[in-house]
Amino acid sequence: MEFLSLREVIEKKPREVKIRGWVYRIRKLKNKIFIVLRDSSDILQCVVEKEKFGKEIEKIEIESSLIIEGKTREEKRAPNGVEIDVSKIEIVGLSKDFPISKFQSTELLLDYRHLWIRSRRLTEIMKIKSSLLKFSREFFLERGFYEVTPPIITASACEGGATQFEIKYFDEKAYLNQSAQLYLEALIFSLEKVFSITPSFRAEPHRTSRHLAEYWHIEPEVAWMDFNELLKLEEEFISYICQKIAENNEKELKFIGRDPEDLFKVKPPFPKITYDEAIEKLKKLGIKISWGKDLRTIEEEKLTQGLNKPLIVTHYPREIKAFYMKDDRKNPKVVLCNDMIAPGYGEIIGGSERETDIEILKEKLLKAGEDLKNYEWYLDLRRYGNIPHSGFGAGAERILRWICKLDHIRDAIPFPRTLRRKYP
Ligand code: NSS
Repeated sequence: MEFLSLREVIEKKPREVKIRGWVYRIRKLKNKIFIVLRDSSDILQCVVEKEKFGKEIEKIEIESSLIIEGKTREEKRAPNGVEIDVSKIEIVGLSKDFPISKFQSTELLLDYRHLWIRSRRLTEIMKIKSSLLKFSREFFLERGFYEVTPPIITASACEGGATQFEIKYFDEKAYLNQSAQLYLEALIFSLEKVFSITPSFRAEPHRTSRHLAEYWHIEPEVAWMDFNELLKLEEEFISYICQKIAENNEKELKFIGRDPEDLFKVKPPFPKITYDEAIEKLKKLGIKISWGKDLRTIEEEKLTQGLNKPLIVTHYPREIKAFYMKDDRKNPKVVLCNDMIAPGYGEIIGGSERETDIEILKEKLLKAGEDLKNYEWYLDLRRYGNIPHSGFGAGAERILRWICKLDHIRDAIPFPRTLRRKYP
């Protein structure tokens, strides 16, 4: 007999089945043991009549791994309405005193993260993340982008030296990349439309619910693309992800308490305001903020209150943004950039048209205290066949956190790396 997944058993209800998995719940009565088995697909209740088996079965506990054969029976009281009357049981791996029981502290669950990722909630979230990555790739590939593999180890800072992780690189210093962008910019001169999905690293000493020290970064870069076309690409990307996940992950979304209908509504156009307008609006709402200050979480929350899709804020002051963003030639105090802000969850995308003027780039790099030597290769891109171009970066865990309405970003990644945690 071939093994069936628990979902296949629930859907097809064949008379005789052979299944395998881990004990999710167990209830030992005088004559019977009720085992709820789990595998990657679902959970299923199995009933063991003690008298048919030896003493061995008393050793079965939460998270023991089992192979079971038996007959299916409809049973309204069982989860998913099907139950297995067990005829054969093999203990593959015991699980004595599984360290996680009900009502554990957050810290303990993080210490046992390697075991806690078996929980159903995290399992369903990881399935949605798999879809997020798959549909991100699909979106770009369908539009003629090439997937490329930029380096992780680098000598130049993309998002400012202050938040780079330094590493020992043979006898020299190097850094873990904060963004693939500068390398993607080099790659568009041959491939024109590229994207990468890589880990990015930020040594940000923030203890917030939206910062990870290591996160997965989805970044496209496009030759000849201007700022308005970029905003369109961002909207289409986010909408595509939402539609596809709503279609394909209904079961998982419902399990974690997210209504797929909300995601279907995330369609272009998204509301857009300039930074100037945002400041005016915030002032009218009674918030003390002056022009030139970056928007903080509370301001982002105020701006997105009541929205059912993300808000795009454009044209931030050049002083608070990265060196590579293009000065707005009509108003050089601001740059052609945008943040996309998800209601209640903050920034999920940062994008910009890139500066093409080599002198402006040099001026900004020097002002930021960078050594131009490390950027000569990047400046070469402006020297040889310079073109207008744009791109954006989206944090996979930020998007997932918003889609799944997670309290904390750490649940959007199996092994979170945060200010105080690199174990397990
Ligand atoms: O710093 S960004 O706003 N922009 C860049 O890195 C550009 N160089 C990307 C590009 O244009 N190719 O980061 C982009 C996104 C941001 O909107 C978040 O969604 C995510 O990366 N991000 C993070 N996610 C999790 N944790 C941290 N610390 C984090 N920082 C940024």
